[in-house]
Amino acid sequence: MREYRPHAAHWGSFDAIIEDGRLVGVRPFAHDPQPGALIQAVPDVVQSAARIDRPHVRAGWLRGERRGSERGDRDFVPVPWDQAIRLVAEETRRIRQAHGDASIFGGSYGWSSAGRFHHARSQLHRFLGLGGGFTNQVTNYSYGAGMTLMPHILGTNEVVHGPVTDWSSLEKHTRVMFCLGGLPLKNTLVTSGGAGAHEYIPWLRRLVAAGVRFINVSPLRSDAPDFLNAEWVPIRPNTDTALLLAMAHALLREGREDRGFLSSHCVGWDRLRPYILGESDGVAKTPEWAAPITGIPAGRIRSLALDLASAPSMLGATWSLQRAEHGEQPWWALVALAAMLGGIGKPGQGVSFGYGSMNGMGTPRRHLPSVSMPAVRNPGGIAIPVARVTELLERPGSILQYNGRDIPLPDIRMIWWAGGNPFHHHQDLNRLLRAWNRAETIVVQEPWWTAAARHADIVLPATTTLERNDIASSSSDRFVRAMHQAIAPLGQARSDHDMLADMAEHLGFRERFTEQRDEAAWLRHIYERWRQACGRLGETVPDFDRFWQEGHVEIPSPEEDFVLFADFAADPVAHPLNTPSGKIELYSETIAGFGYGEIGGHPRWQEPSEYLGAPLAGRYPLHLLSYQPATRLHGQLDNGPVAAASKIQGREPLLMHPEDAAARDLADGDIVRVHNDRGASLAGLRLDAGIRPGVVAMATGAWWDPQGGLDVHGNPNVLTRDVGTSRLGQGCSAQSCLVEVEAFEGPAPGVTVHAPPRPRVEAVRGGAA
Ligand SMILES: Nc1nc2c(c(=O)[nH]1)N[C@H]1C(S)=C(S)[C@@H](COP(=O)(O)OP(=O)(O)OC[C@H]3O[C@@H](n4cnc5c(=O)[nH]c(N)nc54)[C@H](O)[C@@H]3O)O[C@H]1N2
Ligand SMILES: Nc1nc2c(c(=O)[nH]1)N[C@H]1C(S)=C(S)[C@@H](COP(=O)(O)OP(=O)(O)OC[C@H]3O[C@@H](n4cnc5c(=O)[nH]c(N)nc54)[C@H](O)[C@@H]3O)O[C@H]1N2
Ligand SMILES: [Mo]
Repeated sequence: MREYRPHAAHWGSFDAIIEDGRLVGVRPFAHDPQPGALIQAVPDVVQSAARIDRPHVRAGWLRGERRGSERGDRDFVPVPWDQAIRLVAEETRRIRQAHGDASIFGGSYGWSSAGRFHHARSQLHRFLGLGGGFTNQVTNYSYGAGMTLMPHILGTNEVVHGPVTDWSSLEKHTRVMFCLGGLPLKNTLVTSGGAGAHEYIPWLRRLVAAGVRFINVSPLRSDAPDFLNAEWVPIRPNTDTALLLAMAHALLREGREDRGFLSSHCVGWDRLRPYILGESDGVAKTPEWAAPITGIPAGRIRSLALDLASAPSMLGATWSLQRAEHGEQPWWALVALAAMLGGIGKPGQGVSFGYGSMNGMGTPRRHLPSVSMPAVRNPGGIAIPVARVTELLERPGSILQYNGRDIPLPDIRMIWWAGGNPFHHHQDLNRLLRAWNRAETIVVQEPWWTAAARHADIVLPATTTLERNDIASSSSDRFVRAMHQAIAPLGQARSDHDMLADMAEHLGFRERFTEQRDEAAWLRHIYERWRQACGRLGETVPDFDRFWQEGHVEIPSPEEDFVLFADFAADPVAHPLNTPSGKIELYSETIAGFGYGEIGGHPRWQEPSEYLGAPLAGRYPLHLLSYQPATRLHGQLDNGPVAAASKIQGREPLLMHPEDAAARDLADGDIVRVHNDRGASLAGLRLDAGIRPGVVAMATGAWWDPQGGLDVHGNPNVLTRDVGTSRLGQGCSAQSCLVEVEAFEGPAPGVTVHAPPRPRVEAVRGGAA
């Protein structure tokens, strides 16, 4: 008999199709106008060989090998659940007593899964917070630098993650959409918290029909879908700041800057203007100056500037631009250019980040909260910016500077991850592993044998969302969806909540952890909390029972367009921004006051150590972009059929321009070795005339498969550089990375990471449950 159960994931909502207790397929959510292909991978991934079937402990750890042990030796012993729970609980107690609460690193960054109750990271934070505290992480990999910068200059992060000026306003008022990093469709397959409706393509088609002209400034032509008929401006990576400053110069030359707006709505123009003109540093930021830096002819730079000044324009940039050394600069420069054009806060005009970065950005919607778990306090209060994790592990006792604060780095003894994959997301993985191995004990909760699980001491098998009940909800989606359990837990997998509740019991705080609610009671509780919050905002939503039975709640679209900063634009005195001056800060006294040499009071061009104009490009002449994958979400779904179909002999594709391939005697489909001083990785070569020569690109997410120092699968993070964007943002700078590519001679080692690690024979005999 076939049964259909409503369910949801970051990559889309669907009905799970069940036959004889097995998941046999999915049927897209009926209200999704443009369902993505990723949901099709779900049955194979959920029921895959790479699932962790039961708890495992590294044999060396059981023998007492702790600090400095090598991890990833595949030396795992299966243990029964009660033993695993006891080992972890007792180790937590020992570490807290011997080294203090801050020596437990539980930041556990990662997207986990959709479903707000069983959100693994939230559950772990609740457990570690109630248990006494831990070292946490703040900001994110997505836009960590931007989200630290924007409150200083615009007083809010709405411009980064929404709500931004919506598609409906753009359709009516925008004539030119200027897109740094384009509007890549692949990224709008997903929404954090669960994608309900993919409204992105239908809206972009409406903008095209309304006559909006699109400009795609990106090393990749495909960052703008064909139907936009976008003009392609193939820029050298990491040089957008120079382009924007030169456009600003061109506007000034022609007297096209909006002097009224600059004086009524901004501070610091008197500091930025002389910099653009070269009066403060002797270098005029002319189009001729920017041409050799950006690879864009001066005439084109000038005409782009005048185009924006001649019609209502929306200036956008993807989040990727700030995941680079000095990543704060292009975003700040874009705000400055938009301020010069005077459109900030006007319908269809101004500046926004991330229109092309995630589904839901720009979707017209009421601004309601999402369903969420109540937050728990972390008594220790220590937190590092996420992307500084290797430094945290490398240099205990020293100071990390971040956004004007000095953070003393604790001595981490225990690392605990639930719902994230540092060996997916972090840069320079070989360096991370050396730092990681300094810990005494590493606990990972995971459904699959990812690289993070393989480098743990204690591995706890988590259920997938299909094996439990939950609620999917995102503040950028119009649907809240019920996630009905579809199948029984596979193997001995348990939910993160249940395993942590048992550990809490061992440590004497189960009641505080569960608040005496089971799964069903929690779902009702968090839904009703949300329903009340909606009620206070004047929105009536059905009660829990009706929601659960119908499978979703739809929040109707608003009647009016939303324009970010509209009030401020209309009256900056009555509606000041939340900045020190109440205005847009083209010069920030606060940032200047931090005294960081690498970031000053106004946006400025600064050469990254790795880009095509850097001395290192003599040795490593190709700029590697590592963008978001079209065929999965980060590392999730990598072990499924959609990702597999895109690979070349099982490896991640590397895009290269045919000229660069010819110069290296390489052909489409070759297995190539991509390398620099930090590492080497095997990829499958894919030729593409739509990538700027000198640039290569490889998506993130192929599970790390290190064999004798070589990653054989195509994980770009063995190559990327691990350095903060600046001491202001301390974001990740994955996009600043130079490499060389050569043919891989001889038979390529097989990819092994999608099969479970081989337990040692004696280990299995000694430890099977
Ligand atoms: N080079 C390079 N690196 C990058 C980026 C880049 O552009 N270039 N982008 C960065 C960005 S923006 C991000 S957001 C990060 C993403 O990095 P992550 O969010 O860490 O990547 P995911 O693969 O989504 O990791 C989530 C993990 O949670 C696990 N999981 C899923 N459901 C559950 C559950 O219910 N319980 C438990 N315990 N686990 C579960 C999944 O199996 C998966 O392994 O990567 C960053 N890394
Ligand atoms: N399918 C899918 N969608 C996703 C994700 C996923 O894993 N899979 N991840 C989600 C997450 S966590 C995030 S944070 C967002 C990230 O969203 P983004 O950060 O916007 O995504 P990216 O794909 O890294 O980058 C977008 C494009 O920017 C271009 N680009 C890179 N460097 C430069 C540069 O220096 N200058 C210019 N002008 N362009 C540049 C690249 O060509 C790239 O294709 O995506 C989300 N969407
Ligand atoms: Mo992200």
